[in-house]
Amino acid sequence: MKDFDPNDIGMPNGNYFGLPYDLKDSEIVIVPVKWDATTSYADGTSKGPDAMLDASLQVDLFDLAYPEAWKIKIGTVKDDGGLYKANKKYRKIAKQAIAMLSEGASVNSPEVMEKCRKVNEASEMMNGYVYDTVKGFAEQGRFVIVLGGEHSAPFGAIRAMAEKYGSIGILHIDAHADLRKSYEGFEYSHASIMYNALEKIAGVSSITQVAIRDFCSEEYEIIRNNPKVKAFPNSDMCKSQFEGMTWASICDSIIETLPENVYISFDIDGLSPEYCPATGTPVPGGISFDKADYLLRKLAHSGRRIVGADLCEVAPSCSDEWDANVGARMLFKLCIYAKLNMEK
Ligand SMILES: [Mn+2]
Repeated sequence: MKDFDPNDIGMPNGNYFGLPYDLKDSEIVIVPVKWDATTSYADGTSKGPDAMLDASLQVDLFDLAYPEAWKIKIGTVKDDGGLYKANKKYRKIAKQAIAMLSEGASVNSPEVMEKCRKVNEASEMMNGYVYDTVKGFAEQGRFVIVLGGEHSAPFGAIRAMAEKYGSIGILHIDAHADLRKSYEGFEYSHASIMYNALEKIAGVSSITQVAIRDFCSEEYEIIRNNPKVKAFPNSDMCKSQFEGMTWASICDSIIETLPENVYISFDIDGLSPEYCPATGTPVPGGISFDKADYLLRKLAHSGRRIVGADLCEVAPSCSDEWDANVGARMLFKLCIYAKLNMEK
């Protein structure tokens, strides 16, 4: 710690941003969840946490919103690789089920059902790991950020936070509504995370969806009919801005829908795909990095309590480190706003 110079390039020490803090002293804890078993399109998000770890060493530990950002005690959970290994095994089984479905098999056929049962069991194991880990740190008063992995990763974190605070609202930034009642036979699919949060976690009082632009009619029915779901579809936000409304006032209307306790669930594909070309299911449109940053900053100053966060679906590209770079920088922003919010 004595030798730590925040102006130097980060040294690889296994901690995000190369920060010199021990996990036991940290106020913010990053929990990598290397999981993409149910991914339907391009895989690779299970490698996101390691790619962001590498890229995070390039992030300058200075931020105008929080000049002494390097003093934020951010700790990193180092896992034993067991989750990643299990993911590999069950990803293979999930892929077989998806291939059978695409060849015309019914989701109710015994072979598909057997494979889905195995994947669902594995997902429950992953949910249990995330729940126990997040709950443990939250009980010690630490702020926890789950770093996916696909967007099924934070279910256990949302559950732990809902139990801790009794009632929470979710700020959900995503291209997708993630309101599918299971997808391709997987109960804990990346495409079902918000459905599961709504239906299986009593303490989730509302979900505010921002930048969504790719959803099915079944999901739209839920958006229209479930009073807990508030949506700011990308096309509506664009229309408002094209006709003269400012991003500041749109952010105010977004934040107004949020209750006192807010959990942030951030799928990187909520951003425009130029920021995340390698993500699992990219969709044209979406918000810029700056707009997301501004929204989070406004939320941190809104008088609400940010209770936890996740950042998911960052996948490393095989050709460059752009996706991981963007992900690491968004992770740093989340840490800064969590810290600012704690000080309020
Ligand atoms: Mn998504």
